Amino acid sequence: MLHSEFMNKDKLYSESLAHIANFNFDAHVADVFPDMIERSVPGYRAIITMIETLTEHYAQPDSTLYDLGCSLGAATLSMRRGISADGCRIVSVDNSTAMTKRCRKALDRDLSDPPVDVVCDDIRNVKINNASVVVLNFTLQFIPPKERAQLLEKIHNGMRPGGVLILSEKVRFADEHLNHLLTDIHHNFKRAHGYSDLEVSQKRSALENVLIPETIATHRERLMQAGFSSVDVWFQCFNFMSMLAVK
Ligand code: GEK
Repeated sequence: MLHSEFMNKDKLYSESLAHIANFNFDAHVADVFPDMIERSVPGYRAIITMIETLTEHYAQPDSTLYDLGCSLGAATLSMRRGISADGCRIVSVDNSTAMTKRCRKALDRDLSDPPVDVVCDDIRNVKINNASVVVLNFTLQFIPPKERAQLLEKIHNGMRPGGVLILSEKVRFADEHLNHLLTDIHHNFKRAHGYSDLEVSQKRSALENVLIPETIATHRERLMQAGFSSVDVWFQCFNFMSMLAVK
């Protein structure tokens, strides 16, 4: 868990805005991020908790673990605690300086052993090497769809046999009725967590061209194409899910 210093309340879309700019991970977002993601992503906390358990299972001795799109490092902290194999290190990457600055601060407060490098860069530029665990926790959805296959192939190539990719995403459904239903249920979840109709609708507009969800079938097929041998969903809550892809 992140320290309470990182627990400012998200009010970014509470006032009516004349122009809604595309969502971007700037300092305003970084300042309220833990509150924003917990009240926006059903199951987020459960996934973060389980990343520790999955890491315990999959981290191999003398390997590297990657948290790609690490934000403030919530998944990194879980991985760090889950590592029981010797000689592991973690590389946590985000291209938002506001996020990586605060991520380093959060990690400084954590007393677990495995070393962590926090890198401010685009995950498309980062080399993946000797990896046993790779986490893409709600990050691939921000990469243009046409570039997703190449990124997943690079990750697969940089992984050890038996390593795992944990891929969490907001998804859409091919069935229109189900898609509307689960989108409505997600918005109700946000209202139940204190967001107003205005906040829900302005945030939705800000994310429209930035977060592109795909179906679970598309994710599964692309992961198999990238070379992963075993792929399936291990967690789902409404239109949010997490998959395991084993090399
Ligand atoms: C968590 N994983 O708390 N390169 C690097 N970082 C990127 C890129 C990119 N091309 N595109 C987006 N990001 C975290 C939550 S948030 C999910 C991840 C959300 C970063 C972006 O700066 C942001 O910090 C993160 O990916 C997505 O477990 O806000 O829905």
